[in-house]
Amino acid sequence: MPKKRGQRAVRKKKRRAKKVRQSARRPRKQRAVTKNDQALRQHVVKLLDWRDAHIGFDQVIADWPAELRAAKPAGAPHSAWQLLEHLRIAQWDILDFCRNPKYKELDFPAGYWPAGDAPPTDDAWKESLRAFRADLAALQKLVANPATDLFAPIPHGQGQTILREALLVADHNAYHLGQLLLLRRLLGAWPAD
Ligand code: NI
Repeated sequence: MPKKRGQRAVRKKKRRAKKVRQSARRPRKQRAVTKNDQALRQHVVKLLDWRDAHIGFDQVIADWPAELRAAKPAGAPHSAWQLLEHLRIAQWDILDFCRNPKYKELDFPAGYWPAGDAPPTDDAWKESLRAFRADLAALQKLVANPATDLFAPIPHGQGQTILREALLVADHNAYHLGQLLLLRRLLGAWPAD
């Protein structure tokens, strides 16, 4: 029996050594995961407001000449007002989907576009700009918050995640921002011209 007990003791010792190795390893692994998580959040937050790959939203739209908000040069499908409102509505819709359990889908495509080519009032234009910026900031805050699980399916969705929705917003915004810049150039209203 002493032999068996001896073997058991060795096994016990080995197990304990393994446990010590594991516990030494775990925090480092956790640190790496946390670091990667933070890096991913920072990348997505930056992507939502990126000026590394292209010009920024404010630079294109902030000082858009008031008399050209409804203008549509030959071949342009949308006015600046339509594109601005479309950007705002689509972004709002996605943000609402991310955080509102009672989210209701808008009519597609009519619900995602304003009624006319022109803003009804000067204030409507300003309000659209303000809301777009505020919603973008809210989405960035949601992504940056460590309590937000970027990979969990949104409970009231069909498998979509916050990460997917944030990437969708970034992609959609970049697409229409490029359209806005081209529109402004076609209207001869780009200051750099
Ligand atoms: Ni669109």
